[in-house]
Amino acid sequence: MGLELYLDLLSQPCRSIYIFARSNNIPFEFKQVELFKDSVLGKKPAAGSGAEQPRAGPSNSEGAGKVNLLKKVPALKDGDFMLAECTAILLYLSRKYNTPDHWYPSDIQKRAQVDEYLSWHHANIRANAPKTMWIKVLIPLFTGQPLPSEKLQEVMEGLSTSLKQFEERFLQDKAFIIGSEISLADLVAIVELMQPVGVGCDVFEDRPRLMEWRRRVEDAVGKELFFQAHEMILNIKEVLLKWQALQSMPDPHLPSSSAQTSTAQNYRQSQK
Ligand SMILES: N[C@@H](CCC(=O)N[C@@H](CS)C(=O)NCC(=O)O)C(=O)O
Repeated sequence: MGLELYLDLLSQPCRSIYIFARSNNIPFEFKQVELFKDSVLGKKPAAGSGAEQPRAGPSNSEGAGKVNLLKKVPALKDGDFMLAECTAILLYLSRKYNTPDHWYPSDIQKRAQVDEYLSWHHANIRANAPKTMWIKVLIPLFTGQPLPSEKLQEVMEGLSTSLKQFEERFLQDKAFIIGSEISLADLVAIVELMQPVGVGCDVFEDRPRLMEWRRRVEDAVGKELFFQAHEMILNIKEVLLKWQALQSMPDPHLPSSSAQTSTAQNYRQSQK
């Protein structure tokens, strides 16, 4: 049995693994997990209910739950070996498939810089950026009410502090976090920063240095792959409307459909 990756591309850590595996031509079986249906809201269609899947193909959440006892995605299964946690999975793949050195350099100081970023990331960017999704999308979806704008402002202030540190401490005037080549640090950072973009909080706007770095990361992994990995999050409204129709829920106060469509369209336009 070959390598299996349990992923939902709505999830940032899943996108980093997907992009890494695809851009390094690592062969794997994509096991689709559907967070909205199976996990976040804790609902599963009754067995035999015939409920239509909002996305193509069956969801593998039960399989994922067995692979990752923490019941989160991403999860990896390689034969009998199972692994959770995005960082551990990325490192495992880079070592097993001997990916190009720049991803996780053999130079111990450069490698330490990747490690340094990965440690910092979890308590800073990762601690702030996903909250935009909860405030703009998930809480309104659950409650049917938008949250007061001060809540979003609070989160955006926390995120701004992290972004300032990211630019000044990690990116500085380099092309990528550890210098002239992309590493796992850039990949883990970019997928997280695309989450707010998807829900209408464009953190790249008015941050030219960050925007230039994003373009370099897109070029390094390939724009087509980058867009494919982010297509769902850039169209989150449509994904949720489909899911919501299946659940027969009332219309939540979500970002407007046209705003979301234009996020994806704008990205496409900017690639031409
Ligand atoms: N520290 C874990 C975080 C994994 C995680 O939080 N996954 C989320 C999606 S981004 C999840 O599976 N959530 C489902 C749930 O909590 O029920 C990693 O880096 O892989």
